[in-house]
Amino acid sequence: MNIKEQIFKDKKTVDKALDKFLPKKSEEPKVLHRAMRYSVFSGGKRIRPLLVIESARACGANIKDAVTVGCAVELIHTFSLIHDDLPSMDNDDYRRGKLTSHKAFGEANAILAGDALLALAFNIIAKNLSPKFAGAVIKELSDAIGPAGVVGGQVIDIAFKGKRAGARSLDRINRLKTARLFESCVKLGAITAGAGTREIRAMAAFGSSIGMAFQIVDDIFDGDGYAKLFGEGRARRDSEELVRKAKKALNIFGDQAEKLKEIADYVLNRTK
Ligand code: GRG
Repeated sequence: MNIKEQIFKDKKTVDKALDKFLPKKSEEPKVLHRAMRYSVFSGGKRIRPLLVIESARACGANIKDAVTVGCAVELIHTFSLIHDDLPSMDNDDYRRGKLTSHKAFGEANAILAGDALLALAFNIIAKNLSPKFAGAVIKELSDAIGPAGVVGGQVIDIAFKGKRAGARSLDRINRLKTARLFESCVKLGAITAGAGTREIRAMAAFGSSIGMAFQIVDDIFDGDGYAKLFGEGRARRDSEELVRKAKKALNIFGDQAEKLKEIADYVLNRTK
């Protein structure tokens, strides 16, 4: 199976599992469940769950637990986007070409849909993972999204609203807001595979570098952040260098990491 076919198949597996984990639209309170599903099924690329799954494969594991953890990460990612779009944060009306959650369901319901997605993410880990791995997974994921991770990055980013962040601040924002969760995805795949410290470290190095590259490429699309500060040429070169470095970190896995390396190339060559 080539990478495109593999990604297509894994995305379907993830979507099916997400559908199973989410409360049905017909269940009360319907507005909450509709809002949760609206944002989860609105055309996300699913790159984070794909990274969890490919990391588990590179470590030689069956992907069942990785699919569960990948779904948990996607629910958290969706929660972060709903809250990021709120009037008190970025105040966006559209995401992925559709109305944002607060525009479609009202601000209170959007906040609560995000809250419920976060709770559900940890619930599906606790319910479906063997106790052997659940603790380590919850620790890693909560570290990644907490004050020393995504939330911390968002707070710093908000503090720079209307001002221009310098190179060091921008690096810190991108590292915490975006790269830390990418790093977590591939570490989580390795954890569910029962991999050792050396493998988990190599995955962390890979994930962190592709996460930074992912954000720079996003900035090139938006003419913002890194691209605005350093210019598009340097942004392109730096993202290429980060992906080269990321792939090098995977050398300890040999051929088993080929698909993960192809996802790294996709990060660079994607069209959005
Ligand atoms: C605790 C996770 C958490 C969040 C609370 C609101 C908030 C604090 C943080 C915002 C974080 C944020 C919006 C980071 C940007 C990350 C990013 C690059 C998003 C775009 O990701 P894609 O391109 O999106 O993978 P799709 O649409 O494909 O899912």
